[in-house]
Amino acid sequence: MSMFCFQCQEAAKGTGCTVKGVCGKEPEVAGIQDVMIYFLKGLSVYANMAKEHGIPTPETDRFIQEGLFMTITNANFDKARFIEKIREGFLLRIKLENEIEAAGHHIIKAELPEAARWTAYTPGEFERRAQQLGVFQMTKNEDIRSLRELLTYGIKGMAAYAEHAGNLGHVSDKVNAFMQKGLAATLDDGLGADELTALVLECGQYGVEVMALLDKANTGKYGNPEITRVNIGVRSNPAILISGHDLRDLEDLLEQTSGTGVDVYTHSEMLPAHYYPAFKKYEHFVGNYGNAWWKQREEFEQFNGPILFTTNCIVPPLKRATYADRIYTTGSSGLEGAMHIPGRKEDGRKDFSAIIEHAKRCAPPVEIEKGEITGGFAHNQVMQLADKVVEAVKSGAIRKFFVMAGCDGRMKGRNYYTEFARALPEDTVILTAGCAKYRYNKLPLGDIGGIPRVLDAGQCNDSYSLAVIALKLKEVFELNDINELPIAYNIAWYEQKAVIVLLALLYLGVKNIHLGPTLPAFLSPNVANVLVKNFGISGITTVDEDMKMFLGQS
Ligand code: FSO
Ligand code: SF4
Repeated sequence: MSMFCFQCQEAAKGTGCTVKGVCGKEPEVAGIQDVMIYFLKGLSVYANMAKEHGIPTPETDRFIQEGLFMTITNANFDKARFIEKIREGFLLRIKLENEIEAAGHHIIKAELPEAARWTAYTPGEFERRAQQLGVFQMTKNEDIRSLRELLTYGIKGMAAYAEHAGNLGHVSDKVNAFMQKGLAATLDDGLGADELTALVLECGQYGVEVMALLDKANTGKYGNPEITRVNIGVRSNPAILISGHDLRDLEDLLEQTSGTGVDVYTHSEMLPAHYYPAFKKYEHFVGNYGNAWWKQREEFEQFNGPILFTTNCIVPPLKRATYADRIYTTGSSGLEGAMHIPGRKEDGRKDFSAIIEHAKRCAPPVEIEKGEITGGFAHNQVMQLADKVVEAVKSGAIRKFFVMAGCDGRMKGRNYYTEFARALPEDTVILTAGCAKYRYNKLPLGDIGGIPRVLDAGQCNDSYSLAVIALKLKEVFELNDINELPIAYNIAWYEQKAVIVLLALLYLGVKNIHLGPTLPAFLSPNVANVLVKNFGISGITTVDEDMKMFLGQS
């Protein structure tokens, strides 16, 4: 086996990628990602020690978030960048060690886990380390392995959201402390299934906290999302396509492209940026181009201009692709051969001049669609419509809401979600967030008394908005339990941010979530059983069967 990875929904054969990732990850990159995670777990041991001695660790907190984010599916395919980053981490570890010692605590290194002690200098040493770190080598117990991975993936998703919030100056020490406690716990052979299960559930608690933090960061800076019609056609200027989730990067890009004659379009998960009032003032912020991430190979050819990835999901271009030299990455994203735009210094701006100059030399985008899509139904906007929504539920005009948040992906079985949306009766409303929406956000599903039948709250992290809406409705209807609401959950997952969203929903007490298109390969039968027994989690079947089940006709 040249690699092993089973962290996402597209794990080969539903069990794991062993030769090369379905995502395009080469074994060398998979290996160095394993090393990065191992290193971060060891660094967390130091960070925990520092915190115990009252030493603040902001630099390490940020480093751990970035390192984790780099290993999320489709985020970073640049092996050299991982080595460089881990080397920076070694220096950080020495600094922490010195600070802890200076605070009067003597570290007995021999008592630390190996992950906190090892060092590598040459690429060969990194490679040898990678060979020792396969998930099957770390423990022989499949339930412990499953729980450790579930916890690690939840923490990866948490790190991504914490990083975005941090870019806007919002930091939670509690969230960082939990991430480090959780990572260090995965090294502790003394922890059994019960302790690890408790940590997985606690992870959901901090998942809610980090999504609330990011919501506050985004809405505090850019205003509350409002109902918006987004153009999906094109204009005749050269343009830049911005993908990923980072709104701060978008802000910098919009500022720097103002008055240059270069237009800006969003791609995939950046679409919801159009819903924020602060971005509406940019006349050259034209619309959204294309669909969910996995269609990028076709769509980027036709876009003609440079593409900026602020985060995942990158699909490495084929050799014959004409757009490969138009790809730019920044933040935690990376791709070998693509130009990486460095981070901002302190509170400065990122320098996007290279991509803007590149755009000026390019032809305008080819129109692949025309029309508009509507979104902007985050919690504040929906609450302004609360009277209308409550009335529609009371009168029976709305029979049921379906939360269909999450991710899209290339698996054929995901047609299920388009068919499911089409088959839903006309007195039902879809609540969505994340790139899952592209499976049905262009269908003519109409509205119910002016309330659109697809309410898009935003990015995957805005699933938080859907939870806030559910909690508010529970209050309005004076119910004791969120599960008494007429809301069903039919969620699609792909990568590790979806894992933290799921754990957050479980923490909030949501039961009977249907998760598809397949259940995670990293859940052992026993761990899956715990989720089924305690939370009623299940998979999906066929549209017909599921429709009957959801609408209580089976
Ligand atoms: Fe999608 Fe990719 Fe947002 Fe993910 S673009 S799949 S869960 O990165 O983060 O929804
Ligand atoms: Fe396979 Fe997903 Fe891992 Fe990529 S991230 S190697 S597709 S399991």
